[in-house]
Amino acid sequence: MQSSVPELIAALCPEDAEIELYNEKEGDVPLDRHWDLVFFSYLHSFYEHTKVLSSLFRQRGMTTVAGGRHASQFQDDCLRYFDCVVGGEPEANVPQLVSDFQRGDLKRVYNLHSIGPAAIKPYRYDLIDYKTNFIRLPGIEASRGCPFTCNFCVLTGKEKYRFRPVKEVVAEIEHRMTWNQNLFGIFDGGFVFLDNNLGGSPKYLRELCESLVPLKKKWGCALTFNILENEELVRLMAKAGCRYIYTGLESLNPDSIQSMNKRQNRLGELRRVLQRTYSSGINLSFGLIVGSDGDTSEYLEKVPDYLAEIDCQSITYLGIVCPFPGTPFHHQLEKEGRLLPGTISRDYDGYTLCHRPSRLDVSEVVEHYKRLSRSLSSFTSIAQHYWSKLWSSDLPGYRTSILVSAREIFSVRNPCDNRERTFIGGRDPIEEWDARMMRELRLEPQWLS
Ligand code: B12
Ligand code: SF4
Repeated sequence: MQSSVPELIAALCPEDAEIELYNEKEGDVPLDRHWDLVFFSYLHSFYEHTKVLSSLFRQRGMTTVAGGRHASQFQDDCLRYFDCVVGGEPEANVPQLVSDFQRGDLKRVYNLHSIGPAAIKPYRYDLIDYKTNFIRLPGIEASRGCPFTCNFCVLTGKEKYRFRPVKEVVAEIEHRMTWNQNLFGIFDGGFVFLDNNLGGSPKYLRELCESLVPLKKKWGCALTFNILENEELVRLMAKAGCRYIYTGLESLNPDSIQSMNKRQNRLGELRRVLQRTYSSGINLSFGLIVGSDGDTSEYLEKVPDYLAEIDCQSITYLGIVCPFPGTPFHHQLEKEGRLLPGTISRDYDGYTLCHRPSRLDVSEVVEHYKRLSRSLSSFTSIAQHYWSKLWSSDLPGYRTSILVSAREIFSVRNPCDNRERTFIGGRDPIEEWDARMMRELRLEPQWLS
């Protein structure tokens, strides 16, 4: 999955604007070009890097804009490094921003929050270059927000669940989306829903799936465990072309689930629900996090055994629970003085321990994390996944989805490739190029504790 913010912002710019999109996951941003206006979208952990780019561009007379969750939360800090900051939703702010810029009257902050879900415009899919990422799929949003309130999630307390009219979503897929033709067309007609939780309203999801059946496309999405329990809805999703679902399991330990306020994960049902979903023709992919307050060494030691018991080998995301500023989890840690000293925004990447868990030492979390990264992404795990799941369904596209998931499972070990990493907030140095440029430009990191 890749962020779709560039195509989204492009769709909000005037039709005659010349637009170029760059995604640093796919290639470098050229530093010798000139653009009049540069929009940045970044995750918390790339703030230092984005500050460097913005400062270099501003030195050369370009105007820069920051937006997204970090920029919305830290507007004052961002205003030191960017000409303009957007809080809230782009649809409500970007058209006005561009028109003010054209008139030479750009404001420093644009902060309109409320738009109706129908205001989400079709993305500029025509600007996606599939040659820079051979396995990229086009993404679309049907909804925003989530009705649940997990304590670590950046959406909690901020975003109401809202969804677009089904007709508009279907028309965008049918008439606007462009398709990845690489690799002999194995991804042709495939797309992903980028929604945080496509199942936030089961009634809406049902309506959406019914309208997707005639399109005969293949798609993936992320949604919560309560939807997987709904047998009839899962079958309808498969009929509508769903071949891949990502669900944040987060933990197999009831105490940890409770500490995260993730009550929608009823763990008793796991094995049966998994089997049923695979036999419906949908490949499942799960996320686990370590370091939450319910975690103990005994539990973390046994994670591979627990997964074997439920016949689950497709963990595609293993992270360390991250206290993103503004979340209930962050407030609690701050109040209890449990944030580790010296953390900077770069540490808030989902793979770095930024706090002291209640039942584990800092070093224990890191040891368990490293051990699990290797064991859950081993060739044995992938072979077991193939062996136990490849023949669960004959639905067209199901086996391709299982086969390509090996790459995702294997990626769980990526953060450990850097052997210098301590995975402890405040201890790992900033990446070399960023650190050098920050010295030259005299930029300070953003200290978050
Ligand atoms: C694709 C994706 C990724 C991709 C690409 C990352 C990216 N740049 O978005 C990858 C795989 C790299 C990734 C990794 C991670 N991700 Co991720 N990811 C997503 C996902 C599924 C879709 C992102 C997307 O395109 N959304 C659609 C766009 C339109 O929405 P958006 O990005 O939220 O942006 C909105 C606003 O913030 C704003 N906006 C954003 N940028 C800008 C810029 C401008 C100029 C303006 C005006 C507005 C604006 O406009 C958008 C519409 O309202 C989201 C879930 C989601 N639905 O958003 C999670 C999400 C962004 N990821 C999240 C997390 C926690 C992670 C990880 C920590 C681990 C994990 N759980 O997967 C890592 C972080 C890695 C790191 N090094 O920091 C969180 C939040 C992260 C954060 N820092 O705020 C999200 C929201 C999921 C969640 N509910 O927890 N992720
Ligand atoms: S279910 Fe997912 S998106 Fe919804 S609040 Fe929890 S972590 Fe966030």
